[in-house]
Amino acid sequence: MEKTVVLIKPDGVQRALIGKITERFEQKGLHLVAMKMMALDDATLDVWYAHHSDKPFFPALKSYMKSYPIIAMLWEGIDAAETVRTMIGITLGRKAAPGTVRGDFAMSQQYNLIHASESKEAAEKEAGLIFSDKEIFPWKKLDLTQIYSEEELQ
Ligand code: FUP
Repeated sequence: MEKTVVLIKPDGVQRALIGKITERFEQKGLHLVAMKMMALDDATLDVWYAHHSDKPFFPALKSYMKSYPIIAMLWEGIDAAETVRTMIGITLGRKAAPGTVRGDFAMSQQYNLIHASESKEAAEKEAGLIFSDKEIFPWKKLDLTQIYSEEELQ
């Protein structure tokens, strides 16, 4: 099944929102296969945000992402990347739709609490940057047959 990366950014850790944010993905029926607290470094952020490297906000973005530890997670599900992107809301927290993570908890463009992979391909690249094979647990989720139909699980 498809996997997607979620980061609870430094502001989410500081604002004690780890539990509230994680709970949403668990309740949705996504399957948590990796989770850790870690510090991001320049080398990782340069690759992670390579598409933003020429933007004026890049230095500030990097320094913010390194300011405190983050929580990195890998969630599995059918169309996981698209589903999680819908659940986090648009980049600008104060304009994000209510019901989304950013819409419910964020006001800022930069301090917007959470990152989620843009696509399946981006998720594969991001997972490779932060998780080793040993940190990913393919455990059997017993309620999968209640979350998806038989047809969807084939
Ligand atoms: P998103 O996919 O919603 O996380 O947003 P982007 O990939 O466009 O941007 C990555 C991060 O850069 C955002 F989460 C916050 C930061 N950013 C700014 O600080 N200023 C901007 O104008 C755009 C993005």
